[in-house]
Amino acid sequence: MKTQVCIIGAGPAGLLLGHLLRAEGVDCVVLERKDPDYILSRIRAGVLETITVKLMERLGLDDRMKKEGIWHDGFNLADGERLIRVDMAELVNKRVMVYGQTEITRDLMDACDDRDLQVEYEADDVALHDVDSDAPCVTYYKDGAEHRVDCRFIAGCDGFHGPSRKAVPASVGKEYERVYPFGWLGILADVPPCNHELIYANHERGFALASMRSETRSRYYVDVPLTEKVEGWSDERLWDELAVRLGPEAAASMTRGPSLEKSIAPLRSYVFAPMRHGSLMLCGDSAHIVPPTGAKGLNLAASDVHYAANALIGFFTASSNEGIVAYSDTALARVWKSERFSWSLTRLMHRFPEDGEFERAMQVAELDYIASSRAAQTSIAENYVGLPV
Ligand code: RFL
Ligand code: PHB
Repeated sequence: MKTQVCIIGAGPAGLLLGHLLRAEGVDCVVLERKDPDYILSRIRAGVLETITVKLMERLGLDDRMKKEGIWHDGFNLADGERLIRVDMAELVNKRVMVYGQTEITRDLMDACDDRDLQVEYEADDVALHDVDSDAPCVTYYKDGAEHRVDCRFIAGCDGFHGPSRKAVPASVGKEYERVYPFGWLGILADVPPCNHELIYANHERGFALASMRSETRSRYYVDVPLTEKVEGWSDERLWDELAVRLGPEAAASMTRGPSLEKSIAPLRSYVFAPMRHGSLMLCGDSAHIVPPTGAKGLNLAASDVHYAANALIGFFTASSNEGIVAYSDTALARVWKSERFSWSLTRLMHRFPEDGEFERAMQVAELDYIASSRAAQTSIAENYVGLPV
């Protein structure tokens, strides 16, 4: 098969990019290792920045999001008994949208036939070749046969564990990494949320987050040591822990129910640079990971895709190489700022095992400062709604 862009991975980054390219008449194909049901069973992000909402609008795929998504004007940082509300709407005149990654992915998947976006699911052993030339190709196996896609560009949208990043020679790529000594244990349940806005809590027993997917579906997290296993956490134990960490007021409004999903995700900050090598462009989790505190991962994938799509459309429709050449620097400038925000919010809201009294005093002082300073709250709000693209 011959195409202009071969996209590896049909997560939100790959599908968004595919749709944006097809909308401008650029030829592409998406190769995905898993099947659609598996992809839709992964419970991940819940909070969308303006850039992600805008991309769905640009594609005209925002009908369901507009109906079912919930706009949030603010969110809360809980510090013991105190709740610090960050009023994004008032401080920076912007909001975030609560609409699950699963739903965005479903909307993008459902539109593929109509929009003529070809996705090859269950593509095994995807391998990239000649990425530093102008004529790269991708090989894979499906239904017992080997296939080959010749293209001009490869977009590596295959997440943290995919093959794309590994195709950049070690002498070219540099990794920046911070692994955290805990993971987030999450529970999804069909119960109404305990609060109409998100609550991030720093309790002496550890971090907790009260989030949601809708008025009737809640998502909660606590941080746990990496040695913990999900099997050790009955629903009842997890609800009890959430009630303590989120504090008496949230606990009083919390409805318990059986888990639809329960899993532990490790926390990591990671950046790979450059994000382009020759004809290979990396987008989303294939190039960077943020800890989920701050809800930046999916949104960063969306901003990468915004830059990558514009660059590729410029290349194929206006013979301009400018966006391609600038892609890595442009994307990384925004990536690093989101990395900083996610890292600093993680630092502020979690009890690190190596921390002593001084580090805890710094957290208390910072939360005090945020509670009393409009400037500090404005900075947090500006980052939370998403920095400009
Ligand atoms: P994905 O979603 O991992 O998709 C990559 C796709 O590539 C496929 N793939 C391959 N395909 C072909 N061949 C191979 N060899 C392949 N290897 C992999 C995979 O099957 C998959 O379909 O990456 P993408 O598209 O870059 O999207 C990134 C987001 O998924 C991620 O950043 C967010 O989910 C992070 N995240 C959050 N982000 C937010 O913006 N807001 C949030 O509220 C938020 N909460 C979260 C999160 C991530 C979490 N976990 C579990 C990591 C909460 C959690 C708990
Ligand atoms: C979620 O709802 O899954 C969620 C919300 C906010 C975060 C992380 C995850 O910061």
